[in-house]
Amino acid sequence: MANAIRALAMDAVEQAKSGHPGLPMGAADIATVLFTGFLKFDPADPGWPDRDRFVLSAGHGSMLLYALLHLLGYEKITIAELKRFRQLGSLTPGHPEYGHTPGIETTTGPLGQGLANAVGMAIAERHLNAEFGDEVVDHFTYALVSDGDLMEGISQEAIALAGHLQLKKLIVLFDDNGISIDGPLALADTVDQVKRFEASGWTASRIDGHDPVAVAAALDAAQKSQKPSMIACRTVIGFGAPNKGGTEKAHGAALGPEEVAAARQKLGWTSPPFEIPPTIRAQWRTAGERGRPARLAWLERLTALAPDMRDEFTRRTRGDLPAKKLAAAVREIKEKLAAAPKEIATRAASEFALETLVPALPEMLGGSADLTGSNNTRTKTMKAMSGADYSGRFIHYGVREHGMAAAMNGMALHGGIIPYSGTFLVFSDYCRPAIRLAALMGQRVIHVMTHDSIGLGEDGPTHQPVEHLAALRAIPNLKVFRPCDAVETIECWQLALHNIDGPSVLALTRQNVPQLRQGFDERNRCALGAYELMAADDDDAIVSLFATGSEVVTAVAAKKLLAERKVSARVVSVPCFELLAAAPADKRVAIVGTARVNVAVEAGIRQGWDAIIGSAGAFVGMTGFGASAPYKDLYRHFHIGAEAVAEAALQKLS
Ligand SMILES: Cc1ncc(C[n+]2csc(CCOP(=O)(O)OP(=O)(O)O)c2C)c(N)n1
Repeated sequence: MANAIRALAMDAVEQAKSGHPGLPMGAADIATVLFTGFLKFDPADPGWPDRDRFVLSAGHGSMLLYALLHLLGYEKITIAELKRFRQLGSLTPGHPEYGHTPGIETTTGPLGQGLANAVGMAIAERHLNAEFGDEVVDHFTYALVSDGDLMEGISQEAIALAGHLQLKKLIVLFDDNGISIDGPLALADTVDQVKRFEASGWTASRIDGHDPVAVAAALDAAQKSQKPSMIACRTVIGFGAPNKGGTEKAHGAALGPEEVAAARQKLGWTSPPFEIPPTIRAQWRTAGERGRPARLAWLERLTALAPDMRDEFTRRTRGDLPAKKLAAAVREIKEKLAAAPKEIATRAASEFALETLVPALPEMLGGSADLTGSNNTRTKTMKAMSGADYSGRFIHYGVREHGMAAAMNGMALHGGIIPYSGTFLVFSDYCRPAIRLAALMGQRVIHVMTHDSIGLGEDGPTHQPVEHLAALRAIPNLKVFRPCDAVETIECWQLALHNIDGPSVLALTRQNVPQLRQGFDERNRCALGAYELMAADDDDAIVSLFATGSEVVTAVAAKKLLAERKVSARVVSVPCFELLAAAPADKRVAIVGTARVNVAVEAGIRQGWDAIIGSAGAFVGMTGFGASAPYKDLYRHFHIGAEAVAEAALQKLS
């Protein structure tokens, strides 16, 4: 049965003349034991909520997964699709991609991400288990990882977090082949992975990955472990290829017709390319049908749940928001702000919003990378999650931004949870690879990123984001929100929660800002990405002033200065570039306006602003790194103030 995987992998890579035969051939025995004897799944319903999750973290070995899905009876993964491996529009892309191929749990490719995703999935499983019980949530998360995965720094963050939270239903299979692209692993790595995992709170063992009995015994033990488990499976990369096997030559290129023929002979595989002998195919199909009774029994248990709980479980796993509760929560917050306006930092406004949102939306699972008090992501009633109690809705991720962001992707992919987290905006760099994948996979994760400019003050330029807003805005399908006050903050939270098919970043201030939006307004004025906050004093604005976040109040002050000079200006708040770009053209044009002069102010770099203010527009912001000083001194020093904005407008007019 394992040779069927090897043959399909060789054939598909040969056909595509590109791909990675080494991992599928080396890990075929491990995968065969796992998928035929342990993994709980049903090809008839790839989205069954209580299925075990399997993440191929070493995504370059995607033919392993495609061969398995085909052999196990995932209908869409036909031989024709295997023949179209790595071709445009096929279901078998170079690296597994979430969302278009049934049976694939996540998009992997950047090494280490999948492992951290798996940790997030295992957290989601335990959390939902604590909430809904063993009857409907009780499954394992498996990840197959490579040397490359374990060399990446993110793996340490993920492993440490999993060990700390004692995620006993997480089982990692390490394809321990001692080979990476450059050659033997000894060129670059001498870590004892078993000791490393043990030191991080895991059970770990070392076995022969080509011995099915040993693999089964290790999986059996892992399922019973009270800690997360790592099984280092010693394998030969490209197992069966007589000349290239065991070397880096098997890693990432077609073996070539001669080597493939020699491998077929060595493995005793006599079938022509892409053909599977009927008896072996039948064995695989039987394995594929193994999970059906378990799924049907689960369906019965779901049906037997109390109706309220069943409906809630179904709603949560579908990812539907409790629309009425959310709308009521937003209204309540806005009413409070209208009754008693708040001059607070937007990070504090976010906490104020969360105090009402979190109780209304039980799917929200918060956290912070050791900056809880600074990010304001933990509400008063939130209990911390721990290995002893997974019902807690707040995760102390530790100083692990990258692992946090990737684990959040895993939670969102698992379903039933809307993860949100906190760190400083400057450390979005430490989360970026995972944010990019969330955007690529269309996952609803929400990053609260505070201390969003030189406005953070004394910590200085290492902590002051300058290019980060622009850099985040460059990621397709990511929404970057920078609200200007408490009212915009709740509106942006609402939009982020409704952003069901992509990640959001909320860039929030450390310093206080006045509440510019007074009075109650039911509408979400941020919904089109920008809006006219203050109209010109007469009908005809000569100047449009654009700003985000803490600089909106600067634009408001500049409008006043311009009025003193008899120049009529309007102020446009731009909390979200992406929503503005997506707004209907007529609305966008109306919001941007047709004033003679456009001026934008943002305490960051100009990049990206030209799409709104045009290349002829003036920009007041940063051109280099910040400095360490009280924030008001910094705004003065870098000339980001009402005078500079008014001056820029007057200069353009002259
Ligand atoms: C973050 C990241 N860096 C680099 C790569 C390119 N790359 C793909 S596989 C690989 C390493 C291959 O070694 P290993 O992980 O042991 O896989 P094996 O050779 O055993 O298949 C590298 C560097 C990547 N996919 N992701």
